[in-house]
Amino acid sequence: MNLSNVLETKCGKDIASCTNEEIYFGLLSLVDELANQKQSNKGKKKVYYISAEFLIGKLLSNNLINLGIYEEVKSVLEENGKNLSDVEEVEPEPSLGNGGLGRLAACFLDSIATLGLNGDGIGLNYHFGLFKQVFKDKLQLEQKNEWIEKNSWLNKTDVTYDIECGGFKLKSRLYDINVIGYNNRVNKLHLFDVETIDESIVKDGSINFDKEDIPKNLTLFLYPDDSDEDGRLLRVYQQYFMVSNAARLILDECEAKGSNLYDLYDYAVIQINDTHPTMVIPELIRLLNERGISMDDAIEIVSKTCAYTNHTILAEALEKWPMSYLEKAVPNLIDIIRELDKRVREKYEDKDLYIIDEDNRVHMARIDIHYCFSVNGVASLHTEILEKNELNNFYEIYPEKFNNKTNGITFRRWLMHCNHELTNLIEDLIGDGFKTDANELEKLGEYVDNKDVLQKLLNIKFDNKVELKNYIKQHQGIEINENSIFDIQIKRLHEYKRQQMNALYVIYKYLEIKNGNIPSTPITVIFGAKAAPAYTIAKDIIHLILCLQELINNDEEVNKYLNVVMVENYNVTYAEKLIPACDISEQISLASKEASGTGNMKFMLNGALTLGTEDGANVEIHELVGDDNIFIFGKDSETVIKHYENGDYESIDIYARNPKIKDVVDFIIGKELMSIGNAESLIRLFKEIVKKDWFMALLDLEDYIKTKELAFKEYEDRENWAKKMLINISKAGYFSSDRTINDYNNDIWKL
Ligand code: 4GP
Repeated sequence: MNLSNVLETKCGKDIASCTNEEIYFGLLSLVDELANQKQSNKGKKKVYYISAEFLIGKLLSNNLINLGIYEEVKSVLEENGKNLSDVEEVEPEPSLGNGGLGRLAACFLDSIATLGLNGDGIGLNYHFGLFKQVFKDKLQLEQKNEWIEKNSWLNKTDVTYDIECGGFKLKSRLYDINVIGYNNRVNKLHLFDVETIDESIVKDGSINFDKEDIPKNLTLFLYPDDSDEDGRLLRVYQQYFMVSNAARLILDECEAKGSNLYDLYDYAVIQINDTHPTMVIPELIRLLNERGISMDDAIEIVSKTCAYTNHTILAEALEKWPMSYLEKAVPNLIDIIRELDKRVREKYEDKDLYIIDEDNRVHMARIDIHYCFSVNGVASLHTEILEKNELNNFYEIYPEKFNNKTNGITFRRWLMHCNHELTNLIEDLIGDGFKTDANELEKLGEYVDNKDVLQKLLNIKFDNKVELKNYIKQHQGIEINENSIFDIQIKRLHEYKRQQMNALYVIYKYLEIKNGNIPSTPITVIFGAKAAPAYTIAKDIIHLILCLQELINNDEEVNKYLNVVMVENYNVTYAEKLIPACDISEQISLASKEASGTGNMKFMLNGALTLGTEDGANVEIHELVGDDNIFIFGKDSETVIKHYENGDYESIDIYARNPKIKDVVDFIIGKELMSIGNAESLIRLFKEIVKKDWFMALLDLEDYIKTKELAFKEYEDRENWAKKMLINISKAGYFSSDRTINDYNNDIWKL
């Protein structure tokens, strides 16, 4: 293929005279054409990964890499005076996810296709997705995030279904996105939409709309505000719409391949990603009943087909829907849910196992655990906590169902795409085997005493820091110092992740500098996070960080040594710039609360050192790199769990006893911040920390400060630091999602 000619035909004129938009659309159509030529859907059994979120990121470059034509396209463009990264800028980032579980789903799709497995994703086509975050007056505002263009990666299909909800029928339409494996097969991401959707009901610059008008609003937003009953009902409608379509598609595909439905599990395995798709269980049972299969048989068939992944132990995230909502939105499922509950009650006396509780609420995770054949956690510690604590009563009755699948990330996006320089260095050193077998990164270990290699690593990090600096300058107008230490915390905003603890460190450092204790190397603390629109304290934390940013960056005495940046509208595209540029990766959740984390893996792979608690996958990172190549602090999960059990944690005691901590916390409501910030918000946050501190930031603050100072000190020995970077990269192979997917396939899917 002469790429240059093909592309010219696609664009309808010579490349040199095309705009970046024209080139982008030309490449989009070329990629889809190449993808469609590849075989898909071969194989009897298929995994269906159902998820409310797929945080896929921009697709152009990844698709070019996975098709093996990235370098060629790049040089053809260069020959014509064009730059591929400018073309990438044209692509809007799909807004189909929120956080870790959505990004995990995207990494998994990449690995499933790359390993040549038969597996598709199923979700919804949210028109405005998760909101776009803008900062105004140092507060987060939410706006609709328009990302779908007339010409996009979405391919309209002929598949439509009539979905019956409480009160009305909805006509669905399936849109597909090609999932292109690295040098391998092409699978699909199936996104269902409702034909009657009406974008115009959302006014510009807002996220408000008529929540009751389901036919018009169903697929507008991911996680619409659920602070009122209409919002919660809308979420139930969304979930049902997603799984009813999924169930029909799955049954149709299996029947077309020859299934008589009694053998459904020989044709399909359904991975339920968190509790949002749980209703696929009763819905499949219902559809099988409709096709003449008895209740006993249908329950057995479905239970042998479905597997469930738990992503969190936070109670608020384990969905419990009031029966009254389900009666309204999904009346067709009520009898089946009652039947599923009845069967549990007949067998067990423990009320905590019942699907319907005393308050007439339906526990979605309990449906999953009783009626799936596999239940997995996402990191060793998380699975252990599920088995021993959170889900212990279930583990006692179904020990054989429980298993661990430590999360992973795709190295195509999180190394090859986001860090070309590092990829090239690795390839020069150990060949390109690591691209398909990530364990080969271990070979880098040979170079830990090679000064030349260590210097190259430092140079690459520096270049990436300059690139990030330019990107931030261009997007937010903020100037940072590429010679400072880049200390980065990027993840959803949640108190358990403890961005507030990091902000308290910033205050500590500010006060130190004011007292004349100047750091040897300047420090730039970077945050990126969206807060759920109705999560007040999370928004207060963003406000605090933005106030600190203004105060510190404008203080001539301090800003030479310390800077704070909260990046606006943190998303996958931003992550791809931030991660390669990071020196210190902040993974500081309260031990036991972060199921796994996957940012921690991306940072490690790109040569950042982890500053973290013994939580989630940090524990496994620690085991792999050893004590010398990670900075661990804080109380362990057992201690934390005991505090919760005994109810004996009082942040006010720590605050009152420790003057250093008191000074730092008092600063939140001191004159400097109160004069530039919103008093109500700052006072509320101050009170929350002093009087409640549910996620125990003060418990670990002192150790955190001490350990962070140690990390900054070690940074000074550049060569030794580079060694640590190299060791982290060399040990990252375990966290390839190819390994994770192999584990899922060997233990659960058996494709
Ligand atoms: C996240 C967990 O918080 C994170 O620890 C984990 O790495 C990720 O799932 C993937 O397993 N959970 C969510 C959520 O994103 O919405 O519960």
